[in-house]
Amino acid sequence: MQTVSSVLDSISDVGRDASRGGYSRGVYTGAESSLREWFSAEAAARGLSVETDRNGILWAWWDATDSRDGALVTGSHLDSVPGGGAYDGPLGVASALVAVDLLRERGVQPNRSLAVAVFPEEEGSRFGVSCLGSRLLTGTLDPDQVRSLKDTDGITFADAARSAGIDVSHLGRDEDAIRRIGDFVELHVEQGRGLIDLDAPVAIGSTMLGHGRWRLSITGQGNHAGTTLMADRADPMIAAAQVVLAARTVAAEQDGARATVGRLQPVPGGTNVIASRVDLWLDVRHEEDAVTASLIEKIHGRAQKICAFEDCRATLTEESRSGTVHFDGALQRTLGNALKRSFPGAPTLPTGAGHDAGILGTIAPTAMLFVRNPTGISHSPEEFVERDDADAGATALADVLEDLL
Ligand code: HGY
Ligand code: MN
Ligand code: MN
Repeated sequence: MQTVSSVLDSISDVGRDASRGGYSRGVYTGAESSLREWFSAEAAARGLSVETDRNGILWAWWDATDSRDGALVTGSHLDSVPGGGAYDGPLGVASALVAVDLLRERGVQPNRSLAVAVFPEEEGSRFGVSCLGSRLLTGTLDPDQVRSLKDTDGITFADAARSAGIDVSHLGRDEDAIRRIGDFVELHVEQGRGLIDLDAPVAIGSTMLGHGRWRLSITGQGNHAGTTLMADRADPMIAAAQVVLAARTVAAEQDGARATVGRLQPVPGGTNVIASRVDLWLDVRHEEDAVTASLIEKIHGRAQKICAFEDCRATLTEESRSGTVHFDGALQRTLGNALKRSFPGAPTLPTGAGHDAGILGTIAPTAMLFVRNPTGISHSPEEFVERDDADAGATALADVLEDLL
């Protein structure tokens, strides 16, 4: 039987990013599309029947009964952040495939159907909206707006999805898919140090930090870097630099807050050109949704003052937001009981990262399992999972699925 590591080894060369390091597997790019094909082949090899739904979500079905309604669903995502690690997403998918093998080996006869799902654009790295697939499924996005989302090359989501064979004319809330999700359990690499400090291989998720993404466009006066005196400039890059520092200051003043600017794009972006515009993206998170809202308001206020002083103008656009999620209590208890067999004393952990399990929690009970990452680093090539811990994760997932089937 395959181990999780051997399953992951079979995709370890897909989407490697030579310049950033790690992996860049944007949704519906060549890399992620070949991962979708890889998943379909791995699932078919396990006798699962694979379908793609109207929102581009892949479903690999173990039709254990004559109905799929109220099924048990597990899975995760295959897309990555730019220069991301090998485990964020794929660990959950590979572990689900190995868990199916374990259930078969144990001779488990499910009382309900099981599906392994792969959600597109969880990272929102190509089209800006995180958990795009699960948000479409639950109906929280306007399909027309989604179709017209553009990547940095100006390719629309509609065109990108079509190139992957998705008919985008029916995007949106999917009552059939919703009816089929009885419970959803996602296994994911831990993206912090919790399990290192607790010295445990697996944990149960307790809460997921609320978070949002905002684009701030700062416009000034583009000009020549050599002929424009310093006193004559309205340079949006100078304003942007101060906004980045202001975001850090605002977050540092609020317990538990996170504010990050990881992406900043000057236009036109020439070495000898004073930018005419700078777009930067704010990722702001806090466990209290009202605090997240007040943080972005404060940062926006500071940005307006900075821009007034720098003779620039700023417009803020919300790209995505989701509130703090408390995973389903009863499901957490079921996971706790299931883990007693092989992982007595498995801890519960909050996560500062967003996941499809958080979005799906609005339409079904959801829960998460986390697997130790000895570097405690994620969204980086340094993200890692030891082979034994990866297999421990698959065993834990199989124990949980067995109790839920
Ligand atoms: O951004 C996040 O928290 C997740 O990794 N998409
Ligand atoms: Mn991620
Ligand atoms: Mn993830």
